[in-house]
Amino acid sequence: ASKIRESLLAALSSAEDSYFSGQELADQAGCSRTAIWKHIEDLRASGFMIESKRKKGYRLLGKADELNENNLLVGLQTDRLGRSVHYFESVDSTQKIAHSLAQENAPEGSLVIAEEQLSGRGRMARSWHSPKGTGIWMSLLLRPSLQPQKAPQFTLIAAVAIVEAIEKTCELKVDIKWPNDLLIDGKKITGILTELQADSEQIHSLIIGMGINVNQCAEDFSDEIRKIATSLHIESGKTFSRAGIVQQILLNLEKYYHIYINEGFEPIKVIWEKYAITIGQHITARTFNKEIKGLASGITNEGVLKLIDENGETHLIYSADIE
Ligand code: BT5
Repeated sequence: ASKIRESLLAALSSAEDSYFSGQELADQAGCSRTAIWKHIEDLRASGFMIESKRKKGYRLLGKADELNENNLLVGLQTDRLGRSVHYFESVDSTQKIAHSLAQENAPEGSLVIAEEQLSGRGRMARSWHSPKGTGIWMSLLLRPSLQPQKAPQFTLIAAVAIVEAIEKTCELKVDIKWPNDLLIDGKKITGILTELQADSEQIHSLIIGMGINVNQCAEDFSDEIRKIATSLHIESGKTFSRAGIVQQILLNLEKYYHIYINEGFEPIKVIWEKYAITIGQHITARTFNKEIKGLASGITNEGVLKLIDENGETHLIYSADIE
């Protein structure tokens, strides 16, 4: 079935502005017109805007996979997250824009999303490669009334939401590497960057930056990044609707955010552990001022990593690079 979908999308997007009759599409795909109609409905449900006109046939509207407001809102099932979309063709960093929106009192759930980032960033001033039109580069604004110490938990909440969204929309299995990496077969598919504006007592705004490699081919990565990174396309050979994935992430995030606010971190922790590969392994954790080797024995109810060193001493790691 996904073959038919692929061939349909390929045909529709090859013909910039002209129509394809149901019969033509059916002949190409080797199935019935009813099947084509069903697949068109499915594509619409995953966010593609396809016009159908009597006697003419089907036509893809606009650039199907643009992440503009229209494409993101058609089919979005959330109540609050992603209801206000700030879409850009090109930005420095969606984080930067989300920070200024936060100061301008933008509502909770506001989403900044761009086709391309010129200086996308990772943790500790590292850069995030964000080539045009291929991935999902977005920042979500939340305003939980919590103490700032809770902020790192949102990285883990987002990780679970994204893993499950990729599983559902792309049928690919993804692992979580504490704290902020998602991997497929050991290669990085997603990075998460949680930042906040807060005083010592209270979070004012929390900005979850998510970078997801979707439709890149290997050539889209630099030599250096190609060694450590992958995309959903590279892993499956398929091309995905980015908007459909964004919608599923937002829906999952809304669900887990709600659970977190009402029941705390523990239910999330249980799900997180299912996907985590770090736990139970001997690792080296590099923090900004030291390096600790040991066994990653689990995370606390706060989402902090527990590391047991060779002397049997337990260290609590709040943030680090893991090897
Ligand atoms: C991260 O940092 O993984 C967090 C990345 C967050 C990116 C999003 S995109 C939307 C929002 N706006 C932003 O400006 N940022 C957020 P870290 O754990 O420090 O990992 C950074 C490292 O990942 C780099 O040093 C590279 O080695 C690698 N890397 C860079 N670009 C990559 C990519 N596209 N895919 C996989 N790995 C990449």
